[in-house]
Amino acid sequence: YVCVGVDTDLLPASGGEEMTLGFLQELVKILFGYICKSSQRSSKVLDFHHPHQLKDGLEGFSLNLPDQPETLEQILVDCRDTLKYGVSTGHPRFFNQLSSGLDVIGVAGEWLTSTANTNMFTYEVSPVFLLMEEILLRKMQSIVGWSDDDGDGIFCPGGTISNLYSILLARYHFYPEVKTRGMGALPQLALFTSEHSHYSVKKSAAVLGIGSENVAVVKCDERWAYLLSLQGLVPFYVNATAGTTVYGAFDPLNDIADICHRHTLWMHVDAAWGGGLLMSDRHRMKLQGIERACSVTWNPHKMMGVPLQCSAILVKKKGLLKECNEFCAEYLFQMDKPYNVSYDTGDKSIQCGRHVDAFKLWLMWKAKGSEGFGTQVNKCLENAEYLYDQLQMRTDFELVFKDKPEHSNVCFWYIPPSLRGLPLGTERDKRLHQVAPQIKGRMMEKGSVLIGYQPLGDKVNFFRCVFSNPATQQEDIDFLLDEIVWLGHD
Ligand code: ABU
Repeated sequence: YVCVGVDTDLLPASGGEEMTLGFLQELVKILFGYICKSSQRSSKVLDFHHPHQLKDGLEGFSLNLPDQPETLEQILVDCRDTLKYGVSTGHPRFFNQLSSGLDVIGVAGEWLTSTANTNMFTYEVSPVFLLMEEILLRKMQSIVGWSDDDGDGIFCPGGTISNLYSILLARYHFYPEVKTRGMGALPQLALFTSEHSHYSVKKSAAVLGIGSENVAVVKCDERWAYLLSLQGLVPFYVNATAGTTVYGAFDPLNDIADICHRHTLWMHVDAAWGGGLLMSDRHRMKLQGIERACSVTWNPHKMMGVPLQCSAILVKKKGLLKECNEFCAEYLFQMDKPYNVSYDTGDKSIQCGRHVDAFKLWLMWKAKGSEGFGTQVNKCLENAEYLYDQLQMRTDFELVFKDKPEHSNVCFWYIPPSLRGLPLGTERDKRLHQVAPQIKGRMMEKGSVLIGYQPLGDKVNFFRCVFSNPATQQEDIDFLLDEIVWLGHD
């Protein structure tokens, strides 16, 4: 790289403009090269190395921290190598995670955010970003179906924290004394969630001092959750999931809302994964009843392809977030500032400093419009349907569910030739359980494609394919199946 100098030659060094421009131009070339490579099917999804290999250093790429400054040239090499040994989550054949894709406008938004390097706690340091956040939250609330009189929210670090907020707020709503007097002042609380819901519900119960054992885990039928009665504890909260992590299933939101209404329970909808479907005229009916929720988790960094992280907690009751979390630190939230201090939204948060997660979503919304997001979501669900159709036609694969997927999750087993004649039962299950991890291991070594697997309940390890990357085409799905067959031929 043509960039001779060291960090102290860059701005704010006097006369550092040229060096800074040169350095950033070289960096853009690296990032542009990476973005181009990520979209090329001939390139690898990953170049896997074990932790000890990366720690030992590879071809001049050292993780160790020096005492003396490296040259800018070396810094650029470090940037290039960091991307080289990472995983290309924007590659059309990356099926491993709910968040994937590489949206160029989203990336631009994240760059701009880092360049602005500000904090979301007060209007005085984030005037534009805070208004953008407000507008986004308002828009998302109206898409959920809340009236203009309702609605509040905040962007926070991921679906788990959004879910934690929902339990925190529900508890405060019913027992505001908890804020000052703690859990000792409360009856023994319990909450409900389904067995296929995200583990963050139990984690939040543990973090909030409710206790993970006081989460009543409701059994599901094949796809749908239903509520059981609970004795001896005081229930206050029900988590319904719109798009479960593994199966992509939707709980019956209206039925759950009826029960919550009848028993005065807080209804939360974890739509971290399924929320994106609200953008699609074709699929939003799967979330019917979400408008009756007291709070909603929605992760635009999943189905809407916004670069990580971008997660919102939406709250129907205005003012609750602030009441529950505010501590009015006088060094930040002075009431006698020369502007409308209701825009100092930092005290709504359980954090102090808060990253700007809203801007990249705002910019993408500008670039695509609501319709563009809808088209993107539809495409991902069409891909899921295509995979489902292919799997149905093949005898070397078995679907975990016979029905068409509700979301973009498709779960299946590959049955290698050596297992095809075996009768159903323990021995076959034992051997089938080993198939997905073995294929995944080979897949990582080869780096041609990436997909996740897991066991669930009585089901032995199966592959979960998820589609959230608009770059993925049917040819990538054909490739995935052929590659699994190739890697699992024995
Ligand atoms: N619940 C976080 C996302 C998990 C996944 O990508 O599979």
